[in-house]
Amino acid sequence: MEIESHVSHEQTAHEAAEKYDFAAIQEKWLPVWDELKPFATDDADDERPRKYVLDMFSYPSGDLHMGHAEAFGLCDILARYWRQRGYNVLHPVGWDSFGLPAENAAIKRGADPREWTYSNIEQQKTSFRVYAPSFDWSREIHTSDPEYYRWNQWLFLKLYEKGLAYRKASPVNWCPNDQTVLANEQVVDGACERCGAQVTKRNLTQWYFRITDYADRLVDDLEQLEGSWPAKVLSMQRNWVGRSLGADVTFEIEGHHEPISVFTTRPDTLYGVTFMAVAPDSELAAQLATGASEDVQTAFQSYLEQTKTENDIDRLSTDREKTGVFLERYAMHPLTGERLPIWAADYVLADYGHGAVMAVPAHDQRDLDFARAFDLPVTLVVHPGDDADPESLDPKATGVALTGGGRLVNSGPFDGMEQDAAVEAMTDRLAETGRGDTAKNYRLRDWLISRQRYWGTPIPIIHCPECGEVPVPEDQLPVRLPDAKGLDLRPKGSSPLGAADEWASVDCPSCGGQARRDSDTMDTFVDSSWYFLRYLSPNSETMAFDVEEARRWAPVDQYVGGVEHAILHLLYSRFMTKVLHDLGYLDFEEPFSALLNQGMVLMDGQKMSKSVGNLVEFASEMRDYGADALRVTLAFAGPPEDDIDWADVSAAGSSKFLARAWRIAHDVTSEPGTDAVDGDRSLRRHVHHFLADAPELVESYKFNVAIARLMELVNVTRKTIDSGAGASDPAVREAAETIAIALNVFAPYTAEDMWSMLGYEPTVAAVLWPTPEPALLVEEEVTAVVQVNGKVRARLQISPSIDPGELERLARADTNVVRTVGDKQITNVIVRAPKIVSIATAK
Ligand code: ANZ
Ligand code: ZN
Repeated sequence: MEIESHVSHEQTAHEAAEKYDFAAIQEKWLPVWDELKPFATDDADDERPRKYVLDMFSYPSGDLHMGHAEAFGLCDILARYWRQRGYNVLHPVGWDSFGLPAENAAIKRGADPREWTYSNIEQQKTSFRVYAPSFDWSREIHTSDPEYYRWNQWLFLKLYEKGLAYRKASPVNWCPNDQTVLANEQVVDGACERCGAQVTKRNLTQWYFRITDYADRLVDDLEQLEGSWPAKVLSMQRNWVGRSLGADVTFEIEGHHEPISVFTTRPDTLYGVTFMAVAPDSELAAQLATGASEDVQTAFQSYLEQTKTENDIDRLSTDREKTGVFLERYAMHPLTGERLPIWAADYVLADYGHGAVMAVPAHDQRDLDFARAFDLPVTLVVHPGDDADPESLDPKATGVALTGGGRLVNSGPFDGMEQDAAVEAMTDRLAETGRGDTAKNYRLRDWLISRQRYWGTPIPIIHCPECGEVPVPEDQLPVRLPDAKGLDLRPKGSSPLGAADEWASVDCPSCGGQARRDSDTMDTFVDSSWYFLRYLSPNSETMAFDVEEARRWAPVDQYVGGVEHAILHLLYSRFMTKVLHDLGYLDFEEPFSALLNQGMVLMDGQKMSKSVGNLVEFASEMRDYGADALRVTLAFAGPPEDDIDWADVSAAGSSKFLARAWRIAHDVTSEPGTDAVDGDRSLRRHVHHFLADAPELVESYKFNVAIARLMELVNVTRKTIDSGAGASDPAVREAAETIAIALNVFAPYTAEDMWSMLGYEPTVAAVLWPTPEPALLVEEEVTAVVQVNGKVRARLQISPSIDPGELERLARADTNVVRTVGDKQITNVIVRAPKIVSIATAK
């Protein structure tokens, strides 16, 4: 659908001066700002306190879109605001420019991923320039530059040295469409996060970062972020690590030398165990099946094949029919010695806990479903209390497991204990007898970082037939990507780099023999796990980041970005920060002190997309309304965390507001520097109340409320011009200057133009937020006169807005009035608030 341009840019010079013309204003100030570079932060002697304000960096998939406009617009409010509050603000920009989309687009078009990527970056830069976030452009980075990715390689080698990067063979998530492995984090509901294809498992040798070593800290340190990060993100991080506290319990197996270990979060239910279940795809299941009858072996094999096609989420689902194979084996209960049949069941996962469970069907739903499917016994051991429905006490009949608390029954010496006490007592008992102990478990798995694709950071390892894995010596970094020309980038299950023979074959750095480079590239989440540190010394050729600069600037004070990064990017950045801390490079352990998640920009209630046909293009909105109106519209739409439906907002309305504000500066006739002290007092009070209130609003992300207050100030100022002392009133100038200064936060072009019309040099962005005058903030007082029988008997200092009843009460209570009235009867009281109270008495 074609959108008509709402604004004609063809105006005469005269009209342009009279009318608010956003395009002319943009054209006027852009070159000035290019020249001034007002946001460069390179002065190490700058004494101002520092603030690091950062947007999640952009992926250059094409031009900027409305999502960028919102995220970068909101973040810029904070960057500009803090600068006006006297801070030295670092607000850098860069591109997350490695990754699959570039490669896929390149394959589709037969182009080079490099060309595609860098031309998109150019386009985004051009758009950013006009949108005008307060970036320090001198620190621009691209993760696909060798100057950047050599430090990914350096980081990899640091982790490798510490044993935090390692290679192992294991079943991994495999996307058959993209022909690459995926991290657990990239599998959403069993499908590839990017293309939606059903993910399968493949046994492959891959590189991992040992993030599980940091599991406890990744959970515990979230406490530091409480209140500064969205609660939802904190809980998503917590759930992703998925720490469970409980116990490990060991069960002897008849005719098998090795006992089974299980992890349970409910050691209190130990007497309720009626069978054991092991993951079909575990080593243990295979061992146990070997001794079974031929029939069982056959059944087990086919069950195993079926299991391999299933994903973890389905396997764990409670609303799924339970299947399994009895392995003709028995375990022994560690406390009662009871015989417990052992089953292979796919609802048990091989790589969680020990790949086996003690099944307590009375109190666990999946165990109960299984017990009902195969008619296994169900023993209630935690009684929910006397007021429980008696029927509910038979889970085998109801089909509903009792998962709540209560008192122990059928549990021998533990009977009558409260659940919490029982957990402890049971665990102690197991520990005493050497059959168990407290244990922790995590859902988190090590971070799989290798990818079989071209457009990424080559892994700096050389495989030598003699020496094995040999790290590329630091002085040979970067290992540059070979030219894409001549390489077949199409997905085929092995990295395209492997086919770049000349590139791949090298001499072993250790023995000098023939060796080959590792041909995988790194997950791009590695690039973004530390980029915020690179901005601090973006051009350093000797280090990833300057430790001194990091001490000065980091951690990031304010991070802004989408909630879609609530898990992966934030988790990896937090991990990398902790690793760098432990390596002695950083003196903090959390990278982002405060986080704001902006909502999405929707159209007609839906996510915008070309295929739905509801795409609002950033470029056309910029053409029709300009940067300022777009920014104000996005900030004014509602709380920044909420989604914005573009169908419900009005950029034209924002434009009108900006024109009204602009016109005030245009109308002011007093000279720059005029003292406002004799100006209209009521307008001055408005101005100073605004100056006092807006900071708190901006700092608590109530941008929409701050803009509403600014709109109100514009209206009051206009009223004063039209009705009061007029445009020459010094209070009008004070108001106009205040509006320009505040508008810099939301609409920098309009603000700069106003500032210039008011007779000042650019840039308004460097003007400090004025301090409100306390005298103009307190409630004003006026003098009310109290007469008794026509004679003035008292004067009261009161608020001009006092309520008449209150004024009368104060008048009657005045000591002088009380004395004058004496015991005479009051016959009449006339109250003219706030000026006069007239009391008449009987003679
Ligand atoms: C006995 C029990 C009784 C359990 C009860 C729960 C309730 P979270 O909290 O997620 O860590 N479990 C242990 N290993 C498993 C595996 N490899 N695959 C599937 N399930 C497994 O869950 C821990 C609980 O999940 C453990 O506690 C175990 O079942 C099961 F009333 O043990 B429970
Ligand atoms: Zn060698």
